[in-house]
Amino acid sequence: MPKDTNPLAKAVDKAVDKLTDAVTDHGPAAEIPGRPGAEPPSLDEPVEPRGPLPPKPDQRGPDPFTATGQPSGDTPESRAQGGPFLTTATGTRLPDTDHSLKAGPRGPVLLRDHHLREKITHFDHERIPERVVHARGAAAHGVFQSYGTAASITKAAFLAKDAETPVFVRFSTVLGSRGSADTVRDTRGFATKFYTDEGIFDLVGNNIPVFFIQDGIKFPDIIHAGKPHPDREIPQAQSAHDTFWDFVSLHTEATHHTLWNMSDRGIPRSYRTMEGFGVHTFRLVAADGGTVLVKFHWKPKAGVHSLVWEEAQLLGGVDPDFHRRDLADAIEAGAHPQWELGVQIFPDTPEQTFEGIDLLDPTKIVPEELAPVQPIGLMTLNANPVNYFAETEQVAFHVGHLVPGIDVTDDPLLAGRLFSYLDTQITRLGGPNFNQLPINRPHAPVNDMLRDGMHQTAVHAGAAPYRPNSLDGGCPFHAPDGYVEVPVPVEAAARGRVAPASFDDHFSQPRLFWLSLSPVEQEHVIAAYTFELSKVYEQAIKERQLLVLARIDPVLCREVAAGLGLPVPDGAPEGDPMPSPALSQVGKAWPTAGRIVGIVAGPDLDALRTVRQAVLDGGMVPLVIAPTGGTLTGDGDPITVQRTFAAARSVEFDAILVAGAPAPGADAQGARDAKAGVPGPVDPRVALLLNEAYRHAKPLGGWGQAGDAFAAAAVPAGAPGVVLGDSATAVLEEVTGLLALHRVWERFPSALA
Ligand code: HDE
Repeated sequence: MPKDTNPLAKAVDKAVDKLTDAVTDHGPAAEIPGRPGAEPPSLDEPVEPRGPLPPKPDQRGPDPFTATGQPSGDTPESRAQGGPFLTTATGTRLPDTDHSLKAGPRGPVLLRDHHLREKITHFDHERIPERVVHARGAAAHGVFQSYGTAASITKAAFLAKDAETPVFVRFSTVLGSRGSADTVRDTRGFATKFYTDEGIFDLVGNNIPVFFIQDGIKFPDIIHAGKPHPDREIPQAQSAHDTFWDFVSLHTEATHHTLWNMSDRGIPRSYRTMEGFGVHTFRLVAADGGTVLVKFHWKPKAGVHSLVWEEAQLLGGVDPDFHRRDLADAIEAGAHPQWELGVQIFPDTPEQTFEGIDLLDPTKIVPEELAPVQPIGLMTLNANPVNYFAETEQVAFHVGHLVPGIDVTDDPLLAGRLFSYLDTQITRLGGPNFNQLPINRPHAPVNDMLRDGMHQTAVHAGAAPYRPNSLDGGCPFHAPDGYVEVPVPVEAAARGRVAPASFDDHFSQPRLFWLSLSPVEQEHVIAAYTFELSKVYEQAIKERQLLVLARIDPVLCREVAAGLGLPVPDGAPEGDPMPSPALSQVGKAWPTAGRIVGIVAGPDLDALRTVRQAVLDGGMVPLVIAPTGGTLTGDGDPITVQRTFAAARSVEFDAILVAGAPAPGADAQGARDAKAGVPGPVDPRVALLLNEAYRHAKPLGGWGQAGDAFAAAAVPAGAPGVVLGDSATAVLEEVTGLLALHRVWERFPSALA
């Protein structure tokens, strides 16, 4: 990468090379991910003093750079707690942290107990304000490898051929608070920090390509409407309530985004199986000064997959951390998630439109059939953070973090963001020096003349943090190749709180999206609107929303009205846009790496061992389910049980295999486990597992007496996606093929087809 003006370029290069090696060269992947620490614990409390354990092989912390963006030479150990012994915050060793300093065993606690006061005071201040939106998130480290295909349209060095750039990516929900459930119906954030040699570039996008509003000034309105009601502070992390539907039914520019939310995109299977979108149009600048307009897309190598609604709801209780666990587990298991970054490219004309679509309107997409997404690089997430707070919580993204070659456009929503992201960090991270936090440090030397402030960790030398100066030898100098905002001409116009006429079209693209979905996806949209609106108290709001639906599609409106028991209002869609098949996520086959296969153990341990190994060999994770925990023993190696019949729930698995028809376990009693329900010849928890997985259109496979288990689960014999056979491995092979398609929708044909 060229960096002739950068005196530290070589050192930074070397450091980055080392980092990239470090992030791509991990220890052996965990067979079954989820081990909490670097070593299995001993039964007894360890008493032999030793230093802190290293991070697990799948983890790494922020890269070793100083607060001013220079290689620091830190090692992971030198940044973590050190030494074998307990100390105060100032390094004085302590012999006891279990008792306050008291005047005798039953006497009063003494004020002079510094250790007590320090420990409690620090604890009292452990929390910082959560993000006002996108509070709930999970993140990972990785590397971005550029193909160089964008080199002709941007001078950004990290997009040159074969450039490798460390990245940190944080995924999030929007509405819920930090402790809310992962699988709620919501938009997902997809924010990527590229630590380029030319400074930080943040691509702060979502998994939905359009937004609720066209102008940043409306952001507090949509968020106040979506967040819990201000009086009772309910409901948490969801849109199924009066204020949300009140707002979006009145503010019809939200229609397109809301429709995406009500589609399967609102409940992704995994962060790994989401697309990401920059949403706004950006401007790229080539070395010769030429410009193009682009929209950024992340395309997941694992395909775009979603949950089904009942599964998402169950997961909210069974595993509220489902998405963050899935991301961390996949990385730990060596199934490193990957996305291709791509751009749709448009000529930079004064109108800033493409095929009649206003590129400054963030409620509009450009169908891929009109402007294909051209791949420009590959991102691989290959390490989990070492510390959630230091990294995932403290990472501070900002749409204004740009590098030469990438500029913003006049999208009025983007303008609001350019203000907001800097402002919000000052409250959230306690002052203006948040870019000095290890996870936010650039990998390029910083010489910004910014001084002092809360939590200043740099030790700036010199006498002249101003320009021009002679006292510091004139440093810092203006960079001849520094970042220049593209001098786009601004049309003469009268000042006013106005929007272009094209922004008035709120319905053509929602209709385009609806028409692009397959029948089963349309069924899900109908069900989602019906569910959400049925939770709305006020009849007027439901009726108003039906008027909005009438303008998208008559079938959608009719079916939702029927579900709500309300009359179908007058109103009809205008125009018949061409569908965009690229918007449907059904009908393609994808890699199955990292998917979770539950295996209900049967008497034949050899078959279990073989099929378990075959799942591992296929890059998936086998979780063995048995009546009790521990290990299954017989001839050969013992097999560890990951889930008991009582603890397993179908929603944890992408596919379920069952070896026979297990008799009820000893704890299959309703008094102990309500799932046990009515007793039968097959353990009722296994029957429930299979029945739920069947309802959720997941592939099922079985051998031995598995037919009896399916019968107990009321799974119809010969139903699509239910594989019965004699050979466990042959069954697995067929199930893996089905898993590549994600769901067996043939099981539930749509009446809309
Ligand atoms: Fe954000 N947004 N946003 N947003 N946004 C924040 O910044 C805001 C918008 C997005 O993982 C906040 O650091 C305004 C669009 C993501 O840390 C805050 C407007 C898109 C994240 C903020 C928007 C996004 C945020 C909260 C309208 C998709 C999480 C904490 C003008 C393209 C980043 C923070 C992370 C976070 C404001 C609109 C995505 C308050 C005012 C459009 C992924 O600054």
